[in-house]
Amino acid sequence: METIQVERRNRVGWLKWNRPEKLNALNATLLREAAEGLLALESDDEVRVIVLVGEGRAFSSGQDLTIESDADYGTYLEDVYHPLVRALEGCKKPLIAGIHGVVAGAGLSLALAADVRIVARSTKFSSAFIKIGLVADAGGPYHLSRLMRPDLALDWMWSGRTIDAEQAERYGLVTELVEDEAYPTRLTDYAESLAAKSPPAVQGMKALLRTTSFEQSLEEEIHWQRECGKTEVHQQAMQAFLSKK
Ligand code: T3D
Repeated sequence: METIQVERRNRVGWLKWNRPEKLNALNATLLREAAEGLLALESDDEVRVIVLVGEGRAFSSGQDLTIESDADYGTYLEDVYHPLVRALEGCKKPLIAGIHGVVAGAGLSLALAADVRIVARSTKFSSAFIKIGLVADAGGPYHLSRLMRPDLALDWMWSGRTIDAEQAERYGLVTELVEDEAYPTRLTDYAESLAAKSPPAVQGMKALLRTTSFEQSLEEEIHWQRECGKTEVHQQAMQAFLSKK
């Protein structure tokens, strides 16, 4: 693929935006290839965890602002952004965003779709949309309203401020803040240690936290616990505990 790299290592699938010379600005090719790459990783049984990262010195600088197009913006969103945004939201495997450098605009929206965000300390977060007279989009407002206090989210989006990673952590957008030198190793360790855990337990937790009603949660925990109970890892853990008695 031209604008995306897909790699598989130790049960982890890496989906890497690959336009480093443009700080991984998002164009239609990248967005389409990313959706394709994500679906390929999701349907690969060897892959248990998926990590989104940017090549070079940024996660993503957002929409490629150099593209001249007559397309209606709504249609562009529907045709080009939404297939990827839906694939991210529908992904059943754990999704980790590894964020460094800059994360701006629609790039931020994609990062917010992940389940967890491991962030290098020097990262700058830019809401940016308002600076070019647009609403936040690509699923960003949906995720922000669940991660942040709505008044703070609006205040940030309306201001267009660039914030540092500590502020983003206070806003609830950072799962783990890591020193820059430690960041690549920590990101790999986080992903690989999650991939070493029982897949139905890991995926089941994600599914259960996404249920939208108490009854649905009870219904789904029956399914997931039944699956987890059958796994070797659970049975061995029980035997190990009982043999110590
Ligand atoms: O369609 C839809 O509805 C989706 C809409 C989405 C809207 C958005 O995503 S809004 C956010 C748009 N992004 C921005 O406003 C950020 C624009 N970029 C910048 O402000 C700066 O590049 C940074 C502050 C991020 C980094 O600055 P710096 O000095 O470290 O790097 P640079 O020299 O500006 O950038 C390096 C290259 O990347 C440069 O190209 P060149 O001159 O070497 O050929 C620059 O033009 C290019 N680049 C950076 N960001 C973008 C970009 N090219 C196209 N689009 C970009 N967003």
